[in-house]
Amino acid sequence: MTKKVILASGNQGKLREFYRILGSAGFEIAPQSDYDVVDVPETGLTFVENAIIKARNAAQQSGLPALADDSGIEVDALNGRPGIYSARYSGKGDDANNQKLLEEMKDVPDDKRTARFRCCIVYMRHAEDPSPLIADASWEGKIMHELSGANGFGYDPLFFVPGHGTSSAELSPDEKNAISHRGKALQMILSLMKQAKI
Ligand code: ITT
Repeated sequence: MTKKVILASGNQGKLREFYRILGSAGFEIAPQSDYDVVDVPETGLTFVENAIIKARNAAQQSGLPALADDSGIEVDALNGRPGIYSARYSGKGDDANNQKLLEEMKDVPDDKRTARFRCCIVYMRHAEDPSPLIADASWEGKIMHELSGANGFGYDPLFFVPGHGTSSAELSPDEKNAISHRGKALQMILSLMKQAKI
């Protein structure tokens, strides 16, 4: 029987990327909305704390093992902001977040626009799992001067990918998953799950 795992996220962009990568991993993945999981406040001060909080909450409410992703963008010129607060940066969603970032970065020269996406993915066997599996990955890039591209979600239209010479919103889903923070963290968690015979 295929193992059922709940995905502790309500972010459609993340969910699309998870499904594409995990589609062939041999699990049956259910979004937490299938189980009417009520979101929990992300009170942690680190990506890993917030990922554990979300996975534990989904496992508790569904009775299933859970995967959660806490991610965000760290901008060097802003001392690492918005970081764990990336989703909540403007308080008004993705478009307003991007506008706020452009505004805060308007006087920052090209060589000081370095940034990275970070992603922490956690797997919990059950809500009281004392040793969750944890995978962490990052993706280096730069903040652009204007929005470009329509793929992806969140800050993708402003994230310049040096190896491609485009924004991450101009990459195809497979191109992004092959090199992104989330793609790398997902491959890592799959290999940890395999080692743990899950
Ligand atoms: P869930 O907690 O329900 O998963 P969320 O959007 O609140 O959804 P986070 O707290 O982890 O998730 O915030 C992540 C934010 O970081 C996300 O809303 C984007 O703004 C940004 N982000 C993360 N990964 C990204 C990616 O691959 N491309 C663009 N932006 C990304």
